Amino acid sequence: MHLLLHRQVTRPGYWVHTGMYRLLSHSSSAKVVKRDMAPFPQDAPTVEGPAEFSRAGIGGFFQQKPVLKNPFLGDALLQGYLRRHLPSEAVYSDLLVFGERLVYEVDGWGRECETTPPKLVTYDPWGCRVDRIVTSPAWQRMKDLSAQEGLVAIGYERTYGEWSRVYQMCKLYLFSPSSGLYTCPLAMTDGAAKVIQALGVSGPTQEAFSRLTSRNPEDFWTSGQWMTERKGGSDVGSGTETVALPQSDGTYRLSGFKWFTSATDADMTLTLGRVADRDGRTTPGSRGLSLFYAAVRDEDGMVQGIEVQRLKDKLGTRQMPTAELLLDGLTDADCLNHECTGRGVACIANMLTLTRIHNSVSAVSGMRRVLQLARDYATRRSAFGKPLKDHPLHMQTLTRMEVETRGAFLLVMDVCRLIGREETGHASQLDTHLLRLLTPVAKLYTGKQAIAVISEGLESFGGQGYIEDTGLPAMLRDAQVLSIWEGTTNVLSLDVLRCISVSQSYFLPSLSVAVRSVDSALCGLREFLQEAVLKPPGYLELAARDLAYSLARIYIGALLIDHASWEGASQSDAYAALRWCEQELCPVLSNAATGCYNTETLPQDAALVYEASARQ
Ligand code: MFK
Repeated sequence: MHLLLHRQVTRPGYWVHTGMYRLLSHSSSAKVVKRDMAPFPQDAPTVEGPAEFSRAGIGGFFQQKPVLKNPFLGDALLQGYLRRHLPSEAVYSDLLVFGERLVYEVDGWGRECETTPPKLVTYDPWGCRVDRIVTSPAWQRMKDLSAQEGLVAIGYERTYGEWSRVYQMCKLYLFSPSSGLYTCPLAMTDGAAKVIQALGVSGPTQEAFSRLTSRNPEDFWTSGQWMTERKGGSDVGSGTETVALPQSDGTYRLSGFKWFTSATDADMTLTLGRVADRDGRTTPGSRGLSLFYAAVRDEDGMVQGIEVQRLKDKLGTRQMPTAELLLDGLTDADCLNHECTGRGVACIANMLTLTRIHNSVSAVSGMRRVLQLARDYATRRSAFGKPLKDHPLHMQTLTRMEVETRGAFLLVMDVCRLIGREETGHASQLDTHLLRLLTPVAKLYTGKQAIAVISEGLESFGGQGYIEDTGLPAMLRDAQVLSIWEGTTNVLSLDVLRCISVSQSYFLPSLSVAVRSVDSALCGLREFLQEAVLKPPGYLELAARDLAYSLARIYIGALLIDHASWEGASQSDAYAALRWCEQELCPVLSNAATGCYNTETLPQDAALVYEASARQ
């Protein structure tokens, strides 16, 4: 110590470092990185050396980073779920190998997509307008990989019958956190394929369908979904201004302005517009909307009849180009609902369903990834004398995250199961209703959960969770979009309300087998609905979000109990169900009891929100 102090005085930077290096090298809990430095000789004279070549004294302890391991092997619930429902050796080994590929290859590309975001090149060096979106090589590799791995194709090949969607979505669930947001174009591609298939694959969409569902990278296409205009993000029916002029060859020429177009480097798009009559008049509202298909690139990959106005400067999802597009007479657009003009929203609804399911898959996969990293880190990081994993409070936090994630996973997989049944003709009427109801429930609930769980996950890394180049902050930024795009929480809550009012009776009895807490929550929900219909108009709208949350919690509770009752279930499955049911499962009932949804308080709500500006 004496020697150390002496050296600190004589050569601060160099000797402090060396001394610390020696001390820490005896510590068992700390990781000491042996840096590439000359050993300090015991009896070295304290003569001045060439200072400009000495190392900075930054200490010898370096925290080990969390290590990503095969996400398939590290996911007990995913494996249990597949063992129970899809016990296929081929599926198991595909996911196992894919999991390895994600760790050793793809995850690095995902990071590259984040650090090399897309750029818009508007003009070439000679002044010609080109509107080229330049993406990173990693983004392009993601496209090839998506085709090779069948990330869209699996859903259409249907090798596993009604379980094919579950298989596809499990693979996407593994892929999503490493994908550099390539899951976004895949969501829309899948949605477009489903829309085309539902409307009948023929004429110009024949080639599109086979490309969207191809496993050959040379042929594979992605699709955009251009719905959002400046007036209509949620209110598509009245906000869409795009006009479609019929052409003599039966196609349409589109003019309008699309305000958010994600993955704008796509090869084709589905979009909405209003067909103009001979006098240029269009029908307002939802009834005036038609659905169009257009291939948007020529043989050289250049857009035609489109000006890319600018790329969006976004909070997250920076890996992916999102653009404002001026449709400046986009030609050769085909109307997909020729026979029934004005059915645009209904025709694109299949795409909404699919992208909302993809959104839910991405949400639950983000939760799972942050947990996998956090639990690994808890074995590597020590504080207050022991690894984080040995601190009860830390483990309680991880347990709560785990329970949330398990519940979300089962909810999302149940929706995938239902869509698989519907697509293969196995769905009962109840299944079809449940699919319609649970798609928005899963989307709205998991979108919000993902933000909360990932935020909590970042905290479990302490300050490192806030450091950009760990890759962790991007997870939170990217999660924030999950509750916004493809329908915000409130828009989807109102959608849930629409589904319930259509067929209120189908949902409730089906869950009556659940355990006591689920059962009593279910009774509470029934009681609430019975009373709510007698309330003044507007009451149910104010309750819509809590109602959707109650449905999600009760249904997830039933799924967790169901999974825990399976003969192959683990003790943790049962424990997860118990923990889930500890929370309030029917918040809409308790909030109703406190008068939360009384419409008389609306003026006071407004007064409260606007108080500051009213005083100005
Ligand atoms: C990582 C993965 C992420 C994927 C990201 C992709 C990035 C894309 C970026 C975007 O976010 S694009 C913008 C997304 N925009 C929305 O999601 C719109 C949100 N608004 C709604 O969902 C509104 O509820 C809706 C636009 C659908 C309301 O429009 P309308 O015209 O008022 O519809 P209406 O009258 O309720 O329904 C018209 C028809 O469509 C009805 O059919 P019928 O006439 O036969 O009865 C409805 O039943 C049907 N419909 C509406 N919503 C449906 C649906 N059918 C099935 N599912 C639905 N969700």
